[in-house]
Amino acid sequence: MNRLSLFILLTMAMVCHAQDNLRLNDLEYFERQGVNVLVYSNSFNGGFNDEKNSGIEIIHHGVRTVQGGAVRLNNTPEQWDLVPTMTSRKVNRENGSIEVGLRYNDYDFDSRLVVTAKGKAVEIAVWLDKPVPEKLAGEAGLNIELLPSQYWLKTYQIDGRLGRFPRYATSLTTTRPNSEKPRQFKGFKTYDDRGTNRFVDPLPLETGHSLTVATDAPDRMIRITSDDVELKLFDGRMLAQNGWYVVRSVLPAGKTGKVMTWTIEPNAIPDWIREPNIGFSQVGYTPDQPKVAVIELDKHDPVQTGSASLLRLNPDGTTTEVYKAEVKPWGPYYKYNYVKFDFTHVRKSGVYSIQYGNTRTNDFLIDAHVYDNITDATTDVWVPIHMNHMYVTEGYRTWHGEPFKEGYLQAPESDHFDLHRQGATTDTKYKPLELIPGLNIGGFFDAGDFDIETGSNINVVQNFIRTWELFHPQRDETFVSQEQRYVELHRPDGKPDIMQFIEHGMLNLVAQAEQIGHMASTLSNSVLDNYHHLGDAASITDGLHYDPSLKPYEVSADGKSSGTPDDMWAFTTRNPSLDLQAAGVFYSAARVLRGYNDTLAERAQKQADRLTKEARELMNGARFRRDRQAEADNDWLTGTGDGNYRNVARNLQTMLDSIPLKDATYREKLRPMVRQYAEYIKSFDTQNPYGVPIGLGNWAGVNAVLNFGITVNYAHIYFPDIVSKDEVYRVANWLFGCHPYHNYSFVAAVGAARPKQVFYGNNRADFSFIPGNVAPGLLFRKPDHFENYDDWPFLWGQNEGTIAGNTQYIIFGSSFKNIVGTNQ
Ligand SMILES: [Ca+2]
Ligand SMILES: [Ca+2]
Ligand SMILES: [Ca+2]
Repeated sequence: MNRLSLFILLTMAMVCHAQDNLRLNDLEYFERQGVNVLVYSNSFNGGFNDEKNSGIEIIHHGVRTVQGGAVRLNNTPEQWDLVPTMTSRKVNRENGSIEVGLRYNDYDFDSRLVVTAKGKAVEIAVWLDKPVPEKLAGEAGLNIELLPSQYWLKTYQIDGRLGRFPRYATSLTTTRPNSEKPRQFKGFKTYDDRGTNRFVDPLPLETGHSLTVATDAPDRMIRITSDDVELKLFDGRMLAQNGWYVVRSVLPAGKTGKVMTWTIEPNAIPDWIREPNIGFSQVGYTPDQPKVAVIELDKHDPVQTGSASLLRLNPDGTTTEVYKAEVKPWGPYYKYNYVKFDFTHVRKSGVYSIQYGNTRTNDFLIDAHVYDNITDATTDVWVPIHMNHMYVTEGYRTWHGEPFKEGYLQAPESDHFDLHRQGATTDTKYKPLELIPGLNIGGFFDAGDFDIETGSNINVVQNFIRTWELFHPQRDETFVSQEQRYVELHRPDGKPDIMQFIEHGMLNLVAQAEQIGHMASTLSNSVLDNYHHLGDAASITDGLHYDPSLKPYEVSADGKSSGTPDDMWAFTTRNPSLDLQAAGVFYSAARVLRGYNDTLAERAQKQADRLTKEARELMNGARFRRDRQAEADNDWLTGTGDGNYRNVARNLQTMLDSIPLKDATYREKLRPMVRQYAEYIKSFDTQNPYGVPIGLGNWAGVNAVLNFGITVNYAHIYFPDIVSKDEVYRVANWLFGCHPYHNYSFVAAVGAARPKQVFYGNNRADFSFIPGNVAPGLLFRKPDHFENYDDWPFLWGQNEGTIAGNTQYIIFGSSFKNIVGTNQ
């Protein structure tokens, strides 16, 4: 760059600064370079939905660090505290404002937020047509929340006084009578008050009228001021580890009209440009595979072309540029621009990194063996740790004791906090709250919680059976004793682990069919205050039978029962579609288990026959008409029908799975469908820069991506002339780091140079992860933001690995290794 062009650039930058106020853009949020202020682009849902994703939000230099701007009823709201329903949202372009109507139905309480751009700040005003209801006076306030991991250890200043955000929550609390606690979602209670009838309420860290947060970090600095109300700063982690720092002002009582105003000014670093995100596979590449890095670029980045280099790290400590090429523009996708760097050409085994502009990636391998161990952490560590009703240990560490020794009670009629429902009848011979014997055996924890989701457990067993039947993995690194209810990691016991996992899953599923008569929808927590448990699964319940004739917390003289209503419930409303799905898996399990555990194989066969017969009869009744599709699917699987498939993408996998069970003409009949599927695979190259299906739901899309990957793999295995080997790398690349936001591997896999460091597992309060976990990945926030926090594990939609998803990954990984690997 010569001096003249530098001068022109600087002059332009200065002119831009003068004009660089927050503006309402076409996507209906306030924007200036480095700052986005969103006003209810994402609204609250209540209950199960994580509520740290909504309201007024700030994306500050590329990171969503502020959310939850709303009228709330608590100092530091938890999940399951009431959230306002958005009743209206009006964008006023003339005065550059967005107005939202908020309502609490439970209290017949309406308010309006008007957010207006004022220079580099936004003004947030709360308007009331009627005063705050008496019951909520002193409770209703304007809140906004700051992401702890981006603010802890940073300084703040309030009315001239200095402070530092604490790394760990240790501020003051008080207790107040339960009668003063605003109602929680559907009347659930997130806390166990130990018989005190009082709830814990955090006290503020500080109060004042002018608060600047992150005075020591320009990229996080925000000034919040109010002339008419007092600002209070709270630490939401006092009540819940997933809490955020909260800035709050209580709404004045008895007033109407514009009752309070805040001004929020997020600092913007002049001419801030986000560093390019070079997406590549952290696990590395085999010499003969396609190798394409996808580079994500800020829309303000003046450089959208140029060249990238591949650097080789030599054994003597020097670095050599071994390849250089022009990047190829792909174009815009949501808020960023994308270019690609193809280094397929480089085949020599070695340690490499990619350089683009001033950005250089961490190192990765090119080697024939890079994928050899990609499923080992999942099968050897993640899966056994999620075995329910067992003591699980690893070296010196006990992951959990034996959970739920008191068994499961028949759920009474109820609407549940984790989306389950028990209807008016139990559909069983048991009375509400009666013990259903024999259910505390086998099964896998669902995810970051500890319930047995029957549908997911069926998927788990199915996934293990598919893995077993195609690849017969003999890997034995886990000791499992059903007799001792004991699991030890890294201790071989002479039995293939996958077979032991199939057995463990079936022990619970068959027990359900035998004891209940059909499949439960779930075996889950009965009270919310032990559902959000973080810690040893064996300490979720007290292990004693619940006896309502005892007082809460009282233990019977014989030490076998207690008056604490913590026992888990079985939700038993009958669903013949689920029964049929289970029966399909029971047939396969019986086939696999014969010769390994003949007794269990016979029990599975017997229940499969009975469930199939009864489900068919039930489905003839009007109540279950809509389940006909499930029946058609089942007919196809069992070879008794011709199926009625709605689309190729959804159903090809089922047909590919049937190939080994059918004759050669069947495979030929699938050819036209596989050709269609090959077109479908290619269609993703124009839909987004990464060539895989990217989900936009509030649970990020890893299941869809894994399904896609598995089907591509199987299509290649059976039809290599139609789906080429080059296609199978798409999903591996995505999972292992070639994706938006950052380039860390979504899988905590062996071999990944930079796996994600935090996941929403049951050890999430430790900011840790369980090896082998697979994150849902990239969460979309409307209207144009993708994210995956790697310093904050608590958003399940982006960080929670599930038992069904992780076993899907085992199939993906096993089939992928079988295609590309050297030792399979
Ligand atoms: Ca669950
Ligand atoms: Ca074993
Ligand atoms: Ca109990």
